Amino acid sequence: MPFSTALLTVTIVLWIWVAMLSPVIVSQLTFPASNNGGSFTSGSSQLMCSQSGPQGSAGVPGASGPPGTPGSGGPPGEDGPDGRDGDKGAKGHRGASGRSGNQGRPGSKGRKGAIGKTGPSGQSGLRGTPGQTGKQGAKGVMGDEGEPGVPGRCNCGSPPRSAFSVAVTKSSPRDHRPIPFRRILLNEGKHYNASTGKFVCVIPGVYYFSYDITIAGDRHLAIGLVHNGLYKTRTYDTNSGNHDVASGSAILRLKSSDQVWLQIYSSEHNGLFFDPFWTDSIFTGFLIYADQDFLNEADRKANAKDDRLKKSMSFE
Ligand SMILES: [Ca+2]
Repeated sequence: MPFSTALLTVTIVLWIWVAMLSPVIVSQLTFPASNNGGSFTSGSSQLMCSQSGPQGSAGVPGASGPPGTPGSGGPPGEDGPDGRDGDKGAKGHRGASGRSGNQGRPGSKGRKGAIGKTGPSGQSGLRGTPGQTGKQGAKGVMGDEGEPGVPGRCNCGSPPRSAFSVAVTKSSPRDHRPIPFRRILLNEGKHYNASTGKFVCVIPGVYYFSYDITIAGDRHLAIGLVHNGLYKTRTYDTNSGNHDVASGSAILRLKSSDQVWLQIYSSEHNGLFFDPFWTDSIFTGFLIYADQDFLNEADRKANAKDDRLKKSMSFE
């Protein structure tokens, strides 16, 4: 280190030291009213210095001190002017659908509509109960004579038929039961049964029956006409010697299925004699007329049969 520099350094240190001690020294000193007095006193301790020399030149500035602590924030400044508007942003995405709104209140009642068109007719109602019978009206005047009607139909060409005439083939038949007349002269409709000796009615109506029975020798005859088990007529004949004939007849009304026959009603008087060379014993019966109801029904059936026949022929 050069000498000048060292001297300078010592000077600076002394100056600093003086500067630091000067307040203490001054407090101990009493300076005269003017600085040109030439002396000054101090307290008990006396420090006597000579008069101060001229002021030295300014020292070299010291090194910068450490930075001070930040001061408190000042008050906010005034608002600056508004900036210019930014550019228009891009279109945003479509937002989600909002929830359904609450049901609105009912609207006010509308005006009464115009009268509609007439509707279709309804179904017919149930038939009402018959009204009370009215009073009989006055007798009307006689009408004009009508046209002649069409000729009525009649099956008169085929009237019911029933007739028989039969003869015995054996003497002295069993008594109290139908006498079989086995030789058939006529049996129209076959209503007489030669096996049983009974006539069985098929056509209800009025019938005529007769019998002519031969007896011979000294025998007698007791014979009766039976209708459904009841005697209608009885004939009793006595004989002595040669032949004799006992006869009888009756008109009976018969219903369908009625039965008529001849039978010996006394076993002691059974002189019925079969003589194929001289005479016969005959039982006869025939229909005089049929009941009208039977004829009407027969006519109805016959006409219906004719109608069916005509109808079947019309389709051929
Ligand atoms: Ca006689």
